[in-house]
Amino acid sequence: MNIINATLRKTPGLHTITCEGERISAITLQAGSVQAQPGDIDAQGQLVIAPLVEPHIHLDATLTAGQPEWNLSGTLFEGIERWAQRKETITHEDTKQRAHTTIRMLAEHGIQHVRTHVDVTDPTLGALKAMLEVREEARHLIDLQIVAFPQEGIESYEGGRELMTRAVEMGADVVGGIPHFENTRDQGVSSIKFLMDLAERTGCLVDVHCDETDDPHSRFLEVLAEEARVRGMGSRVTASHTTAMGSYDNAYCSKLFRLLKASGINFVSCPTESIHLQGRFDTFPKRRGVTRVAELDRAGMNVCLGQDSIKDPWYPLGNGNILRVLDAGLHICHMMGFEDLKRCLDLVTDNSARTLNLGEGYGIAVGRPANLVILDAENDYEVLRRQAKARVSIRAGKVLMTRVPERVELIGG
Ligand code: 17E
Ligand code: FE2
Repeated sequence: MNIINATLRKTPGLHTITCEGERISAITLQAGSVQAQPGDIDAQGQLVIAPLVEPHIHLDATLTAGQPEWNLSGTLFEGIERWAQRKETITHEDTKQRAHTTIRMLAEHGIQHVRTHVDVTDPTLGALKAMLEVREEARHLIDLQIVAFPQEGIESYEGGRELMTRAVEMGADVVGGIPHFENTRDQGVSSIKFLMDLAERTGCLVDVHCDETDDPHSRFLEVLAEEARVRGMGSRVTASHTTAMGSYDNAYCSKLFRLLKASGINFVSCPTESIHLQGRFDTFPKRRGVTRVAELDRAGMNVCLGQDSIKDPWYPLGNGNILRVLDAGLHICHMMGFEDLKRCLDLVTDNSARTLNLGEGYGIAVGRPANLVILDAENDYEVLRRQAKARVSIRAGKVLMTRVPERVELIGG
């Protein structure tokens, strides 16, 4: 199969991408626009990218907002309480059905790689069992990484350490954590040592909900980064949210950045979620409650954006479209200078792929999987500005999804 008249990111000219079986077998620069032969897919000069990536979502909690009660304060902690209520009523089929519905929303938006946090603070590990099945059943649509996520704590939840260990034995890919939620600072620190030991011993990746609060004294990121640095695990470790960094003073942050850089860890920000959940204890001036995305990026660190929620106890909106989060994130993080705009898809493609350690399983290059998405615009800037949708999604060399762009006519000139 050939994809003709493809514009590639950061590369001038039109290209033909040839796929054989499940792999990309050739990428050739065209002299100009070419005519489609039978079987070709014509990108018509639009952007062809490696699939969009969702590096941070909670597929076990998705589509439960208002069940049984809405989060009225809009805080993270009320979200955790409301979820604990809903968690009592989850069933295997309920979890699977909601996760599959959400995965279809993601796939319809050109996402093919997903990392989901799954709550393992449940003595039955019911959500995890369901999600392990979903990981296999949804393989034709997405590659799914499962994080063993201790929503109610590792140290402050009864049996938390055993549940984490069992979750990894059962097949979780990534070890999670929530140090800012543990009862004491000491427990927060010991939870990080525990989870890093578990990951090092088992070869799992690490992705910790870290300092998801406006409290400037929440400083578990330095603990996570130092553990990663000392063990040489930085590229395999991710700090999610780190919203407290939006409240750290610059003196502390300048010291912290040295360590973060030396550690080589990755960062995920969920800007729509954080602008909604944080700032809730402020009157005015009111903090944004989002981590320092632009500053991390400019310091040469790897940072990407995620949706976090779709209609759950923490966040009532969302529809699977990560470009909406990119749009909001660039506004919130003061990243609308042209230099940022013209490469903004990095934040939802290459940077996220690096966070997920996808390696040679991702990217447009000969020999890599033929997973490709044609967007309905010609460059990063226009994709963002027009909120261009995925027009075609190709997975393992086969068309997975097509979309007919909307046609609008203005009557009467
Ligand atoms: N759980 C949590 O601790 N934080 C979040 N943002 C979500 C779930 C969505
Ligand atoms: Fe999260």
